Amino acid sequence: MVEKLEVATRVAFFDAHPGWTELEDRDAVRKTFIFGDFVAAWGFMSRVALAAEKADHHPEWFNVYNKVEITLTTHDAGGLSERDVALAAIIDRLAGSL
Ligand code: HBI
Repeated sequence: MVEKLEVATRVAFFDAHPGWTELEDRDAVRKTFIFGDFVAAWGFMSRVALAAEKADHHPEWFNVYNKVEITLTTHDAGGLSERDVALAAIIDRLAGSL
């Protein structure tokens, strides 16, 4: 079983990763990424998909044209865990490098 995040770890996460916000209806975080066009958005999603598969931790996401909305939570923990923090860091890095 994966542990849910402590409050102090959550505070540190939001400090270190601007743009991620907590959902009100469940223990998850979300961030919206905007790209130049659909091809750039899809390229980003492909990179995230490979990283997610490697980590065996998968995003919930929604794409319309150049917008990608990503929600992270750990189903095995019933909420946020270190696995979400780790994937969020990778996602932010991949978004910044495009
Ligand atoms: N992805 N977001 C998320 N949360 C999980 O708990 C999870 C996952 N991907 C794979 C995975 N768990 C596996 O450990 C199995 O539960 C399939």
